[in-house]
Amino acid sequence: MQTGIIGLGQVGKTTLFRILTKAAVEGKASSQATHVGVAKVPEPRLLELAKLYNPKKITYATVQYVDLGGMQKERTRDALASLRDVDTIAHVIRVFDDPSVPHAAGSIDPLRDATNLELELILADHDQITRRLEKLEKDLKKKREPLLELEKTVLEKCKAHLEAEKPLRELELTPEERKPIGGFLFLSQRPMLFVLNLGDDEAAELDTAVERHKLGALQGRPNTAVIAVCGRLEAELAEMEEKEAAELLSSYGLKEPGLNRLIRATYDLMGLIQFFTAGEPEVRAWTIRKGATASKAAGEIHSDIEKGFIRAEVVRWNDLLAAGSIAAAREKAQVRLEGREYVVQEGDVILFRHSG
Ligand SMILES: Nc1nc2c(ncn2[C@@H]2O[C@H](COP(=O)(O)OP(=O)(O)O)[C@@H](O)[C@H]2O)c(=O)[nH]1
Ligand SMILES: [Mg+2]
Repeated sequence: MQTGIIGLGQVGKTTLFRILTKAAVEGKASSQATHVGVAKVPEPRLLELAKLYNPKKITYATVQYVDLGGMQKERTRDALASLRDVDTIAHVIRVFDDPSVPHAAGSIDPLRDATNLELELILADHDQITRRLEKLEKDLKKKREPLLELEKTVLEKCKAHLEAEKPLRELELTPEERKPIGGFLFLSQRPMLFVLNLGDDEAAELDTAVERHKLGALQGRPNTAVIAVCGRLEAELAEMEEKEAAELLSSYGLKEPGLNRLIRATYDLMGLIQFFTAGEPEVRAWTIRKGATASKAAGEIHSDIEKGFIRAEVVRWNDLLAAGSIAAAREKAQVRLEGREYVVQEGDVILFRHSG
């Protein structure tokens, strides 16, 4: 699963990317290039589970981020093209004001920047759909084909939506309607995370940032999330010892780094959940889509476990912690036996029984 980080120049993309992935990205020379990095999904429950098992290894789930570089006019097309490979888009929007860091558009106006990028995505999709519709109409003149007709109907619906300057992620489509356009990778259809990059002076008021900067229009939309962070403060936190960082955080009244919230928001937006496996060798978080079955979850770990699946022993993470051990949880009848079709719930601890 990949999230593409995009935005105007000098908004704090590389700063965020670097701390998200703890990657050392060289300064100037690479400021235009694309970087891929892996971020651990923060998960305090893993540490709690580890207390029961004292495992050799603790493994976190991960999300990939790609720093796509600036959206300078001449590079917009390149940046949009590389967005085709990502699952979600994180649009970093500059809210912080700093006269020593010039703004690409000359002034601080987060809503303008959000709207402009949205329009670029909408235009790119509109182009693609217009071209496809022209071809479809030609083909349909030669031969009437129900599948192509359905595709045409759906694309026309999409086009009208785009012409109202609305992104496709906000268009509700039935599964039948989705099918014929599934291969198109429309940009405005991808889930979008607006990342508001605030100045350090607002660190204590992140919760109210949206109202304060009159950005309510970005919020409460389908497949969209808004998150406020202080990029520079986060960069400082990342350099500190854990204890120092915790003190600085609490001096702003914050419980955890904004980056943790950002990573979790990305996860939610992608419709992903975690389940755990726990034992002495390893306590580990795994990623699956919401609604995935036990059989699919087994396949995430190893195809042999999916093939030889016998049953899953499932316990809620908090029941397991409260019981103190899997044996104690069994005695309390908190460990359920589930089959292949069981729909895995967020926070399940699963032991797969399999043959072979
Ligand atoms: N004042 C202030 N400066 C920041 C903040 N975040 C980034 N910067 C500065 O803005 C400049 C551009 O940051 P960078 O991450 O390279 O932006 P990018 O062009 O979007 O990748 C750098 O000089 C950063 O130090 C912030 O939250 N506050
Ligand atoms: Mg950069």
